[in-house]
Amino acid sequence: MEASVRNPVHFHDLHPAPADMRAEVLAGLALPQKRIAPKFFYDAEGSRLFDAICELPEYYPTRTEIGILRRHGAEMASRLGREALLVELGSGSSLKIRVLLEALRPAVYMPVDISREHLLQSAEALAAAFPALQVHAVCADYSAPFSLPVDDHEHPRAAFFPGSSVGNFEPADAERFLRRVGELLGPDGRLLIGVDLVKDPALLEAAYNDADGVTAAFNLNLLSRINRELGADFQRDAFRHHAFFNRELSRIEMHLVSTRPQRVRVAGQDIDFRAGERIHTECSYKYSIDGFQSLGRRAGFEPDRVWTDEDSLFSVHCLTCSG
Ligand code: AVI
Repeated sequence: MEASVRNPVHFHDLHPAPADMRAEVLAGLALPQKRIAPKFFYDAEGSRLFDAICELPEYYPTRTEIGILRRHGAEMASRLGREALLVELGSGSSLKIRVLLEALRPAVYMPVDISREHLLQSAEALAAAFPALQVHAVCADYSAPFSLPVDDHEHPRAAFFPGSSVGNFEPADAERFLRRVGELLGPDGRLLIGVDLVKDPALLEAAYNDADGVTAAFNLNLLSRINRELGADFQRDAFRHHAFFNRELSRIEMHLVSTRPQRVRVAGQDIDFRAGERIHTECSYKYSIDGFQSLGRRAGFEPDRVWTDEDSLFSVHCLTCSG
């Protein structure tokens, strides 16, 4: 408390519109290929399970990306420039930025996240740990258009988007999203972004089918959430987790498979499932370095540098906004 008084967090609530979960879930379940958007994974239990996934031996992205940030932080800082206004998109618990802050020394750190409590707690902890850093926490849905709530043109702008969350967008949506990030940054703004790489399908599939079943629990938790929040009667044990690498589309797909014919009541409507019918719950696109750089170019960025680990599992790109 004392430390946060010494370095108070400036809080900007951009009042993200609550997702209309009922309408979106019902519309997705009415499609010939049933689907539910991955953003609905993240209730309190889903966020806890996702944190547990990040610690799994099979889930290489988190530890590999942190290794890259540790190893190349100084060089990343020289590309991004000191004294920047640094925006972190989907900052969560701000764990990864802590690895970079010593090297980056931004003037202003602006974490953006939709989860108000989580955002405030981690922003306050960070402000206490870095008393000279100005922290502006922004509660917003970073996947929808928004503008920075400060009128700061004195510092160069940079953005940090780790974790390969860009892979959870369809490529055309990723391009639209990056274009909007470019608008926030302006000409010459820098983007540091973590991107998971295409690799041996066995490694990829293991990362989404861990032996302890944490990813399965994360996927199935969606049904518990819908039961609780939309008054549905999904039976979790009548569905199973299924994740595989779709080579043609270069993406991991996660599905929930109905193990028998069944009728489920969701928000007052009957939804029928055949045995083996799936609900598609997530895509996680995997890129080559060239493939991601081309996507960046289409969105108005020029590739500046890219760092990988020695096994080429994961990449961190620095891109410059060409304005
Ligand atoms: C958040 N996102 C980058 C994760 C991924 O790998 O696509 C979500 C996840 N789904 C299953 N495991 C992790």
